[in-house]
Amino acid sequence: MNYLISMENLFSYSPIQYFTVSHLLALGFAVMLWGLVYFLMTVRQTSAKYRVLSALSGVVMVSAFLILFFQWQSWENAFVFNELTWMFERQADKIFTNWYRYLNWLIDVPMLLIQILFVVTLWAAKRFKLWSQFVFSWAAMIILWYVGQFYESTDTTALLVWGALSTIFFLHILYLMNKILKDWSKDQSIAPGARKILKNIWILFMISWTLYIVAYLMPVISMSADGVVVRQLVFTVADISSKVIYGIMLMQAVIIRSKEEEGYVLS
Ligand code: RET
Repeated sequence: MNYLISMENLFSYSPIQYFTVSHLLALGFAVMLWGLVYFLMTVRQTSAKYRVLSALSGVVMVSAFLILFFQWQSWENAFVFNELTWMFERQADKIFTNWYRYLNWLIDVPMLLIQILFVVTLWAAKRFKLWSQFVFSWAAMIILWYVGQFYESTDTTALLVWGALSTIFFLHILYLMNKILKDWSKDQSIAPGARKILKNIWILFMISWTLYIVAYLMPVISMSADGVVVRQLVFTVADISSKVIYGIMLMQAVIIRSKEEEGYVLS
């Protein structure tokens, strides 16, 4: 079996399965476009020092939109309907890949992590230090995972071992995030409404980032056409919550901070 092939290519799909995946991917990129409009429209609702947050969210939305669009095209191109079997079957000369998605993480994850550092109040040096720690662990996590995913259709043990190594660094990211959010949700100088949002962001962060691991483990949980549908569902929910809902919650926090701490009013 080919080492590079991802599990999606190993099955044929009923029309319901095929279109569910197709619609999930389309939903994904449509929501990113919607998010972009939201982040553009709210730029002026915060004081100047928070505006970089809107720019970072914009970058996340554009890159996620593009990449989910290509992911959707890759799905549409790889499978054709066979009238005889009433199934969508993979064309012999095409493969579907999740690589667009994984490439997207290279851009989006560092952006998502630095976003939080602009919502809380930090000295520039401290901000840089935290971000470097984030990026180091994130790079280690991704590189180890990158090796692991080559085995997803062939060697489950290898997939799990590389995944476990990768998880060590993921736990470090969770630890840092928890520390930042815990410290700041106790800080009296932050408006109470914003502090409450910071607390909720921790829950959202933990759940939505963990969903990516569930999707990664799908070949182990259910190596089937239904497993593929569930995997794309999990990816879509994770994408919408970790990028769009997260971004909106951060915006809400800084809108409150601008208004209540600085008396900022939209001119
Ligand atoms: C992998 C491999 C298995 C071990 C772990 C993983 C974690 C992945 C995560 C990805 C988050 C991605 C985000 C993307 C947003 O654009 C790589 C699946 C721990 C946490 C937030």
